Amino acid sequence: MPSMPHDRRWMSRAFELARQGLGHVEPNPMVGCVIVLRGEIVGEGWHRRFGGPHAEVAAIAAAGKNARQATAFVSLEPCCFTGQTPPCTGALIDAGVAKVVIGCCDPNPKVAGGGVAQLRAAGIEVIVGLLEEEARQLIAPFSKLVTRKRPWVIAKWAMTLDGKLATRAGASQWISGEASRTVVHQLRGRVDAILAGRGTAILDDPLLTARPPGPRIATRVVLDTQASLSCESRLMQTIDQAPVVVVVGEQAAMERRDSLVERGAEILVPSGDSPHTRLESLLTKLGQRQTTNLLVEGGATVLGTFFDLGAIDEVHAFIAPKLAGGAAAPSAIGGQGIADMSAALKLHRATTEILGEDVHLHGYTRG
Ligand code: AOF
Ligand code: ZN
Repeated sequence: MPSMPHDRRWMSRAFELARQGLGHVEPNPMVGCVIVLRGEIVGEGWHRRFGGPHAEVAAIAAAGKNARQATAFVSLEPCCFTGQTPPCTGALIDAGVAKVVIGCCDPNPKVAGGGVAQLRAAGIEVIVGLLEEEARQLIAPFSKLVTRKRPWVIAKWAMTLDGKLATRAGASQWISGEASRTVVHQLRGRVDAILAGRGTAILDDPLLTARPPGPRIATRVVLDTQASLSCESRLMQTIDQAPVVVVVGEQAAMERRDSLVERGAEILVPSGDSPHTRLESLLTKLGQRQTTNLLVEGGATVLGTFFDLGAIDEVHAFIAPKLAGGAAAPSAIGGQGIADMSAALKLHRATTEILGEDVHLHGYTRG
């Protein structure tokens, strides 16, 4: 779509505003809005927190009377229904804006083009799809949850240069340096749930909390078929700081389940007769709980199951300049894996960053 460079700048500014909602707005999307009158920004706003005013309403309030005859740049199609807040289409119409430029349509079936139609019916000029790719990327976890009813899966691991998650004896603390761990804690502090396998939960005895805390408190999810997690584990001992969900198999002993429940954990029993079908079922259950972002922290078996299922959306790998060796030492992704290198999962929009001595590689599994 041909567009003037300054239009792009304003839309980019709307994205930048939107990103400030990360970790605060879920399961809602991050949305930003810039109101421009005669080439000047007269109001800005973003969706700051779940249940709070939408970006357009905040920007209109900031613009005051200057919203009249102005152009609103919104990263997402304005909503046209009453949820926890009134529809933004009404707010834009009442404010008297002349034009609305939208990044991408809202995949929420309650909107899905309805917002555009309402604005047009009110005589407002509407342009859809300015910097559309980026606008879609901004709301990817929300889109997945609202359309596929499943969380967005972020796989994270720290490994040695030779691709090991631990030594042959299972020792994994610490592979990455301080700077990498800071980034991991930032991730933990903005997701809805953090998942680890039984091996990791028992061997490493991790807390899986964000330190310092971020905008959200993630539920800690442990895959533990036999319900063998100890009530003395650090996870269970810190249950007052963040919830613990133990995902068990149907065969898990009732007394084990009961003792975990007594200490405040929640038990989930996914259905299915293979690790893959059980994982599908778990993802559905997490989606029903409005889990928007799920951080999968390992170990290799769990990462392998997610990988084989094609369930990973985003990857954060921290690679330390260390060598562990050992054929028996676990590498990052277990499971079946692929046979043909041409079938390798390629990361899109991959970026690398140096964190202390480590390399932080970030990318997406879909374009
Ligand atoms: C917008 N602007 O800033 C956001 C929108 O329950 P509510 O009222 O907060 O509505 C949530 C829905 O509104 C959400 O599922 C998505 O479709 C849309 N989000 N829309 O016009 C915003 N955050
Ligand atoms: Zn709205």
